[in-house]
Amino acid sequence: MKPRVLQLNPILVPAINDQLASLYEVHKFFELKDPQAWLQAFGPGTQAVITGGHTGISRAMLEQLPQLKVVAVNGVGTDAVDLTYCRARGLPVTATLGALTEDVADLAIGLLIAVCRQLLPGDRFVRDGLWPRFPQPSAIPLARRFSGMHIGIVGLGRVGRAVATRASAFGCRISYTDLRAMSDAPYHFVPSLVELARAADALVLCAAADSAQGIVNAEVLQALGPEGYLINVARGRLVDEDALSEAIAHERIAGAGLDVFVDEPQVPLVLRGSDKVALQAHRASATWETRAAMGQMVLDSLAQALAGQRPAMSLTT
Ligand code: 8YV
Repeated sequence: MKPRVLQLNPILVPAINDQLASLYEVHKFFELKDPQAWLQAFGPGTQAVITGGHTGISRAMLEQLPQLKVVAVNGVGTDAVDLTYCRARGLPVTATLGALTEDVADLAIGLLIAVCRQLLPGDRFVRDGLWPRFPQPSAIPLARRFSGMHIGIVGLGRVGRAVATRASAFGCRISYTDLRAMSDAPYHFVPSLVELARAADALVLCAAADSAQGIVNAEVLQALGPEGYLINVARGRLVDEDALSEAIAHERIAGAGLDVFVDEPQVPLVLRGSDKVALQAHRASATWETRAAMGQMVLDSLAQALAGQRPAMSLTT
């Protein structure tokens, strides 16, 4: 009999789904008509869970899966899983560490260039046929240069460092804040987020959200100022979204590039309505290359855990 696996989010790479289906009895939670009835009937024999970084798994659901041998997060953020509880239970929680670094950093740079060069309003201007009606260059205001900007990175982990490498290639000055200075990083450490925001032209959020919440608040946005940009490819909850909406509405910052939101898939109206904001639907890791690599890591974690080994990517055991 194949081991029973509960999958909480779709996986978009057919080859990964094929392998999962050939090895396991996969139950797709998001397709179930009566999820609670399923948990009662099949929860006890379930050996593995696959979930997304943003979705995680609730403690209540974990308690309904007493024979679980692994929670494989198809992502790098584990803030939506109660790691303390899993650690106490001896339950491996794995992540796809390193698989999505490059793509997330690429999107951060893409979003920053999109907002400071006004790529989306420019695209609409052409697409909507406005150019022939307003042929003078004055129809679109001048943009801001990205090359040479002072970039403030919030969280100098894998993604933060990959953003720094890319921005450095554009001649950008890099400063960062984190819980502590990193002696191996050639960038300027600023202990205070407010000070970093004051100094930088753009803040790029790359921090884990396990304990940080609402750290980009009205004070930080005020410090970033009317010439400053905010980019978030980490977690929505790092930002006080009401304060951000206010700052955008009243032009207290120059713009924002956002891939993540507090209450996905809900995005505040002000952010959706502003030309100063570039939006994505939590897609920083959504390339074939990265999702295939992530899927392979999930397969590896399941195989290791179900063979009684400690999964190499376990964060809790
Ligand atoms: C993914 C993420 O969109 O890695 C994470 O923590 O949030 C994203 O890369 C998600 O995990 C895909 O399931």
